[in-house]
Amino acid sequence: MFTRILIANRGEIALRIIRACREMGIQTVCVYSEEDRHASYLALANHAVCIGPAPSSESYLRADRIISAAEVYNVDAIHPGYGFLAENAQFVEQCLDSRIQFIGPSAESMRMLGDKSAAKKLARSAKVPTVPGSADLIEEDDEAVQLAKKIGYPVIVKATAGGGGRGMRIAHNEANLRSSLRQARQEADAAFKNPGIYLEKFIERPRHVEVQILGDRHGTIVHLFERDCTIQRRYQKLIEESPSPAIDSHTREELCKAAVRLCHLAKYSNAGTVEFLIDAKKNYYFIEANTRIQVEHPVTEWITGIDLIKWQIRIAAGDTLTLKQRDITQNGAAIECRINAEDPYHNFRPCPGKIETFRAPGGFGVRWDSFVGAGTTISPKYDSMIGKLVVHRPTRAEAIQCMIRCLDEFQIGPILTTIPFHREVIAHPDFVNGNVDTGFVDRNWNTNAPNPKS
Ligand code: MV4
Repeated sequence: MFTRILIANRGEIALRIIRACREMGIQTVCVYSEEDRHASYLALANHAVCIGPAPSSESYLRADRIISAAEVYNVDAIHPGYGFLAENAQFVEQCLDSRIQFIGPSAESMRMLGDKSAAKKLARSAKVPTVPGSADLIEEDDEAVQLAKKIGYPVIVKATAGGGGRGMRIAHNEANLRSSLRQARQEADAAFKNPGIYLEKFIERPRHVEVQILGDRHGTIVHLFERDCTIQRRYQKLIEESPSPAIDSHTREELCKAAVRLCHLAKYSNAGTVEFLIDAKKNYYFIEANTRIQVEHPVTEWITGIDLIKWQIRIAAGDTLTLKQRDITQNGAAIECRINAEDPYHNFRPCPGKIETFRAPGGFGVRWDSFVGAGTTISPKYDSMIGKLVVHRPTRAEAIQCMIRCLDEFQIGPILTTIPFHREVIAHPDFVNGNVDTGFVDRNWNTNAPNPKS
């Protein structure tokens, strides 16, 4: 097992990884930017190293500085968390070149699944259902137009290097499609330095369900069931839960088996997620894979009792997965609300600043994964998530009641948070009945209301 790990991240996930390491008897080196120099979680790491100024391009994205710190402190491995360098295959190779273990999949698996069009192709060869669309990248606009005629409008143009909703364009007719193709290519080239685009039938009012995977470096892969991430706004997830209220046990088994098949083909190791869309007729389609630990991983930890971060570390160290698929079960219901320092009633504008009053909820089955407390200053320089409130109960109805109680108990001030918004969503009859799709929030809350202060 590793003696010392470097954590190449910040905020709640840095703290989450520090906690796992402390329980495992592994020393930690945490890197931080000048902006984060007062972060209280740094005191829980064995060493803290400043890697540059506030902009992530000058700190958390600086592979060279992170690897230097790793060499100076003689670490065995680097945990990237999520975001920043977590899905950067070149960084994985740089770690290996410096004889440092990257805690995640191989660069090869990452590249194979990171290219969305290539991942879809792999899924098809694994007999995993995919959305009807182009078999490859679109070379000529005319070929996309022909295809759209065949599969029918609306269609969606996606960037192969994209993901999470970036670089997507919906088209309702041929003229629409031609300009969408041009715009999508341009955007993809600018944002990802990769103009590759592909085409899919646009699935209307889908649900978003993803399967958690763990694979070791010896070819064993298990799934840890699904998370339902349908409740989102502008591609930002707000609430995640498991089990999904939208699928029956047959679909669940199909989905989970499909995800494992795909990961075998990608020779996948470590933690990963396979994303699906579910349409109104309960058909499921693979859309993309995430080659990292995800924000919403605690939902899966609650219902399976399995510590995903510890397994990521063990797997990277070469341990075999001793978990047996038949021993992994879905127990009860877990729900997570992402709490952001944003004003939900003014278009979710970021609301950074110093937290003066603070009381987190607690009690049976309540988990608060966060790096904040009274006295913490939330920086405007990074994303606005300040913590994840996760509850676990025997049934979904009880989990909802527990979440309402927790949201009511929460006190944070004077900064504004998404707590009151979560309170509305979670008590909405359509959410309670599991009768939602990815457009639920945008249809029911006019969060685009003009912002009087800007
Ligand atoms: C789609 C889709 C409908 N049809 N693909 C958005 C994020 C990215 N991961 C994929 N996304 C979508 N792809 C087809 N063919 C609708 C979405 C989508 C969505 C997906 C998951 C969660 C929230 C979403 C919100 C709007 C659109």
